[in-house]
Amino acid sequence: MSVNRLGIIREKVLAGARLSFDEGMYLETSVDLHTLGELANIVRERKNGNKTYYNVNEHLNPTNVCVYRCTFCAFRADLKSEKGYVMSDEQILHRGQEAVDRGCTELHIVGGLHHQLPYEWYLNIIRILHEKFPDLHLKAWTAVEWDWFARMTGRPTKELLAEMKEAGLGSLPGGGAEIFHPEIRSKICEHKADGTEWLRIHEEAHQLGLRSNATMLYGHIEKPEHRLDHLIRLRELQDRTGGFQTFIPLAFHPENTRLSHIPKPSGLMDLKMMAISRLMLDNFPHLKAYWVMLGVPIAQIAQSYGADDIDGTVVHEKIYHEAGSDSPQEMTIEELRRLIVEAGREPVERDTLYHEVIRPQGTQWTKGRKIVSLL
Ligand code: V47
Ligand code: SF4
Repeated sequence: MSVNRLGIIREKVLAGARLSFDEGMYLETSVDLHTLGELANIVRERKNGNKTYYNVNEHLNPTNVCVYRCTFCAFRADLKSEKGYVMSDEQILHRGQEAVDRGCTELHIVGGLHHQLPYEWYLNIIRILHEKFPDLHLKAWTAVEWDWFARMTGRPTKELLAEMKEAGLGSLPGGGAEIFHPEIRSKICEHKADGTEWLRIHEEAHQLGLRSNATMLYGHIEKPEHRLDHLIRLRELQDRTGGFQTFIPLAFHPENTRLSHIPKPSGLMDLKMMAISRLMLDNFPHLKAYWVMLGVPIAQIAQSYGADDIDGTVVHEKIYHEAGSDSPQEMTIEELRRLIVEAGREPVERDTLYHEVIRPQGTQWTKGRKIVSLL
């Protein structure tokens, strides 16, 4: 390791200066994990102090039937496959009720791109949920879905975003980003929205006042230069709009996918990706260690490698569990808070837009059941 080069990077990190692509490559190839963690932790604590955020949320995947065949996906089903499902309005509303009963502030809604269901089916999901549960924040549809809606209807994505916002959409999740670089994207998810489209749709959402998240899928066939290209493209968009809230590096889970021959990224790789993301994305306020994907132990350690968020209670997660995740299906608030405290951080409940949530004192939570106040 060249002390001089690292010394310059350290000075830049301490001064809050921006790291270049080449410096990112140097971090990827020549700097040990603990030094990366130490540097990333400087940025993490400067931006978020000792806080680790979590939220009370549920996932809803209204259908798994998908026209696309991303090589890394274990969730999707063919139109006529036995595994395929489409939820009814009644089932969707039941899940909304369950979320409200559990005290959720957010419903995270994504799914497959169904061959036959019209755009109105997706719009109706937002409409009925918002009408019945107006206080539940609906974080819905990845840029890949928005692009599909535009292809189906022939209408511009910005018009569709505005229409859904009117119907109750709260923000956009960060999925579908995978790796923007066409050299890799063309091999893992050839036909869906490309990197430029993904970024354009998020830019439009930001222009409409909608916040969004961003992700990167790592640990498959990409190389360090593709990851850095991805991070820098996100950073450039954030410079223009400031509309991203959280970045979530997603570790590839190979089981039951067409890339099942590729080994799962190691814990070391997970922490390295978290730290480098924190160092490169100097204009992103938050970084999430998604416990479902990383597993609980790495999500805890990641709180000292750049992350300041651990996601939420989750429940009903399908995308990672279909791909071999052995993380629990859900976590209670007490469990989340205990894990954060054990990691040496202060647990802070947030809503989707990072407002702190204060629950009445004495509120007790039982797994999967309504809130019972002891006072
Ligand atoms: O877009 C799919 C990824 C994403 C696999 O915005 C896989 O707060 C690994 O984006 N192995 C969906 N990854 C999940 C997602 C997300 C998760 C948590 C929070 C937020 C947020 C967003 O999952 C997909 C794809 O990139 N994915 N299959 C797999 N086998
Ligand atoms: Fe379809 Fe999304 Fe799976 Fe790709 S990742 S096959 S778009 S469900």
